[in-house]
Amino acid sequence: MKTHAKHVFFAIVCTALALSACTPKAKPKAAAKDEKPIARLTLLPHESIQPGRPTTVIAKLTHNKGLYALNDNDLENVHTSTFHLLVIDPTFSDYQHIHPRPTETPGLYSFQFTPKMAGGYRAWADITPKETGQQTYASADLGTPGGLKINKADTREASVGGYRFTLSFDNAPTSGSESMGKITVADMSGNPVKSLEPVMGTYGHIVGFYDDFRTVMHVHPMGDEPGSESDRGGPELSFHMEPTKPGFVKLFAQVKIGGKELFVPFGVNVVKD
Ligand SMILES: [Cu+2]
Repeated sequence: MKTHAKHVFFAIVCTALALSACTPKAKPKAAAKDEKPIARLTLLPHESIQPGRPTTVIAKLTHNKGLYALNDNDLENVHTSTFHLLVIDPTFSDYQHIHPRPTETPGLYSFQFTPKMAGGYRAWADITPKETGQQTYASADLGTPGGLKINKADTREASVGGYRFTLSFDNAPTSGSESMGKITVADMSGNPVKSLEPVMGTYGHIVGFYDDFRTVMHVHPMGDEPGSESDRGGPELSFHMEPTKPGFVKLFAQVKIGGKELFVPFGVNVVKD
């Protein structure tokens, strides 16, 4: 994978196939297709989650070969956290980005989870083990997710929190090809918004979930990252995408404006090369 700018990274990984990942810090080689993810994720409890009810969940990352629990000393701090958890329901409507915190027991993390939807969720641990320096994902379920019910409409515009977000690409997203995406932020009158606040060390987290319910991607905007909490970004967030497979991708941009975090949903159909 080519690196186009200092602050770009892009990764698509599924639970069975570690496909590729690159970060500004570490430029890894593409993983072999049959290479197993380095870590396994376990979530307890995985039953009895209920809409609107906060549940404390214990998360454990286990090294796949060594079978020992990974803790903060084994993980790189990436965008202000060693452990990002990306959680979504099978309708792809309730996406949550959670940072599990270490407990007093080494190797065990905990977090509060409040589902909006009934039924189960799937969660991906987004981690960078020091052993490899490569971003990797490991997934587990919370409850028992039902069948997928995804609205696969191509959606390039969204209004969230009193702002308008528009997504565009220089080339139609195609499997195996690079395309540059751009998210433009405006207020409801159409004025450009230049007051994007840092959220976990960047002006935006762009996370995509494929309709196979296995493959996720996590991209950050190109250009300078915020150097301090008072820095501001926008009105455009440009990012680099290189989808490894065709299919529908539900894309969420996580941004912060006026002290509020916003999750902006888009739908993108990646066509076959
Ligand atoms: Cu991110």
